[in-house]
Amino acid sequence: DIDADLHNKSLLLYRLMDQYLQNDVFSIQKSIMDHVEYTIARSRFKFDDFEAYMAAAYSVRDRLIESWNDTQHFFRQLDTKRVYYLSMEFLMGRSLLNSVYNLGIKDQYSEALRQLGYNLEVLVEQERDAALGNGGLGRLAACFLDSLATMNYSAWGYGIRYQYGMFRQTLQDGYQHEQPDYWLNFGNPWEIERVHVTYPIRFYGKVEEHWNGKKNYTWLPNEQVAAVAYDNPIPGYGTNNTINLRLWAAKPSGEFDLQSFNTGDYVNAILSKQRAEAISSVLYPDDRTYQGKELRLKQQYFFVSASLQDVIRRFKDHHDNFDQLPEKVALQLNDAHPSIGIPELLRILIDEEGLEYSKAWEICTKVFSFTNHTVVPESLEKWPIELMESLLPRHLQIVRMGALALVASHTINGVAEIHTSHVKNMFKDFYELWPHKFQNKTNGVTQRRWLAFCNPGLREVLTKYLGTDAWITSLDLLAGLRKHARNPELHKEWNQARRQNKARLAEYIEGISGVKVSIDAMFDVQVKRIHEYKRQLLNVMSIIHRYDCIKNMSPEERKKVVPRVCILGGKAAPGYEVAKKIIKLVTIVGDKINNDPDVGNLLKVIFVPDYNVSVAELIIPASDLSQHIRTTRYTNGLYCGHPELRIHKGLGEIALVTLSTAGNEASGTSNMKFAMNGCIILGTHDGANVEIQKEIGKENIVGHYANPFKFLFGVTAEQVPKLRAERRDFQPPRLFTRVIGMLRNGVFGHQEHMHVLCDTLEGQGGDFYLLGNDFQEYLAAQAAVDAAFVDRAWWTQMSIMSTAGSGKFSSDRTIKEYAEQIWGIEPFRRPI
Ligand code: B1N
Repeated sequence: DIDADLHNKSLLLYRLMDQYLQNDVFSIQKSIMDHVEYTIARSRFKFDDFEAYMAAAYSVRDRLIESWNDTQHFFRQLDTKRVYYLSMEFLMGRSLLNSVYNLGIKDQYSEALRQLGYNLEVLVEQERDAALGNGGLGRLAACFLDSLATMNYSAWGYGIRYQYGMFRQTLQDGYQHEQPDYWLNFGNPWEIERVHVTYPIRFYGKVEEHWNGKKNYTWLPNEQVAAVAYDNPIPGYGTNNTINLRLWAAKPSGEFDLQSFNTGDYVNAILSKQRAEAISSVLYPDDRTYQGKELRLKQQYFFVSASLQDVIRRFKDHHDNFDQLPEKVALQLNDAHPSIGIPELLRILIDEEGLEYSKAWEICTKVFSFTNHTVVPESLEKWPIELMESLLPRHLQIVRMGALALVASHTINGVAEIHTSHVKNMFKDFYELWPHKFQNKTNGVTQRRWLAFCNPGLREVLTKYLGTDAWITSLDLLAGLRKHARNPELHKEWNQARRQNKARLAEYIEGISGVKVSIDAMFDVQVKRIHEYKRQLLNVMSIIHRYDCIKNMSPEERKKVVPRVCILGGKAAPGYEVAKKIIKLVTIVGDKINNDPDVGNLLKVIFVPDYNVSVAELIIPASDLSQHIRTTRYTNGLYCGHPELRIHKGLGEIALVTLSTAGNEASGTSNMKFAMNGCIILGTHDGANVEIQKEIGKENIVGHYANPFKFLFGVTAEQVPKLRAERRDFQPPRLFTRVIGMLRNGVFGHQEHMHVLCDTLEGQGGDFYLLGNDFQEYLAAQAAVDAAFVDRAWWTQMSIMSTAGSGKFSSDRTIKEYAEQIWGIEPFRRPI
């Protein structure tokens, strides 16, 4: 009796699956030990930290899968509109700690492991970073996923499962070496391979025209690969929702190219198929330098085509009228990198679904929106027509790539107010045509990873003084700290927490460099990709100047010096010679200064290798000062040309200084992380710094609180070409030439090396980034920082006010704005 059978089977399933995995300590231990024995296949009496990490991770994954399945089922039933975030990069970092925190089972895991003889904090360190991104753009995508999940939005990320993520940077004799990041080597417990979720991706070939009442086109590609899905569950914090990051891996396609197998060259046919895997094998490590490489275009089309086929398939499961697509689907382009998605969707709708061109176009303009992350011209991708014609002939026919993302998207957004005004300017013609399309969405970061989890000491203090931990999902609550900013009790606890973080970092520094640093010194930090326009050189030159001053001081004078530990870190693109020379310079200068007995603890210079998400989680909570001195384009005209140093103790800014040079920081996101953790920003009037100042700045700071933000104001963009033209007559300040002299004359040895670097700063066409113009003012700002640091109460107040004013910079706020003003999606929280 079929009915009875079915009934019995349901009963059985119900009994088998009637409860979720339990999260009491014993159940967690049971899960972990099961994985030690049955997944890792080790003895329960003998497994090392790495194996314990793997088993713990698999046990967390089981819980994530339950939540993932139920959330996806819930959204399917509601038939929610969903946003798909298309991005070439997702810089996720580690997952273990984030997952147990977000699932609300961190304490149970700590205890479960402790009883088994393991330490969660130690196991966490066993995990390799998922480094599928270069920097800010990729990390922003990762923060967005965390906020989307936490705020119960129906969302998926789509990207590429690179086999090799961002290279690992090692220092050999002070030089950067790139090591392949084969992060999947020991298996990845955080992903779920979906061997049956696979789509064909086609390349090259030609297009045939047919006539059957109307014109039809058939693309006859001559290469095909398969895209295979890997799902990465993204749990929200304080919710039962878990969303998905689906990454595509390229595999040889099963069906295609049978022809070559029939020619008798079986082995070579297999080998040539294997090359399909190259498409998803490596992340391009050059951010912002566009190279026009065929493989990169292939990567873009590969992941976008797979994602869109997947989206359309899911839509068609429940709908048959494509007019409804915009009610169910929003597609966000993370910069122009995935913009080939526009002609791809047109192609699918026209060639595969039989829609008219005009209908297909109308649908496209309702689903796509586009975020611009940079107005640096070198980074704007434009593909040679010949390459496009050969690789994707049908797409070229549909529409030329130029300005595609702008024309087809219903919304274009910049990532900070000042940047959005640059975007409007850069695309002036489009802006005048469709002003309503342009919006600003100031970036944000997730306060879960970047404050609550990476800074547990400060988390406790914040929760105590705010009387709640609700700030972990409502960051605006941090403003409640303002009224405690002068409370000496808070000062004590605040500094205690921060000192602990500094001690942790000091230990790490000793481990990597052998250098002992004092945690009483100011930790002065510049960590970001190495680039000339980010002006790490300016920082190093001021360090050399500081060294020079100390050397020339009497012992009495030395007693007044504010001790500093200058910490730099960041990767250089592998082919970027000058950037690599800057890294070597830092290590050379560090070797000399760190071993000079005249200097002692007054100055240390550390280059932290392999700066990545996990290293950032260690450095940011331990920083006192953080530098964002990238060249700026806009300026407060008031101070322009008046290199005036103002120290208004207890009143306003520490220093206002004239700075210069073109190029601009679209937003910056590490500035937000530093500010949140109570670090003082030394930066240019650029990107999100402007808004950070507004939040923490004068208006919001009552009476005598000091403004924690010191901006270096620069010459205007309009002045830059003139300044460059007048280079010949430019007299750099004496101190600047002196530092160059020290480098050239061998104070630090390595004269060959120094000449090459100094040549970029001198002579005709030299000093393109105008370090010389800004040097004096920059030194003045640094002196102001020293003056502030010795006044402990003042500095601590600034630090507290900095955290208190950073509520706006939660990616929760950013995501809510995207959801309401661009995507038109609503939150749906899964009931348990
Ligand atoms: O995106 C970040 C911003 O906070 C930064 O200011 C901005 O510089 C950064 C090509 C990029 N812009 N463009 C890139 C990355 C990789 C690549 O291949 C360009 N990254 C940014 C988040 O909005």
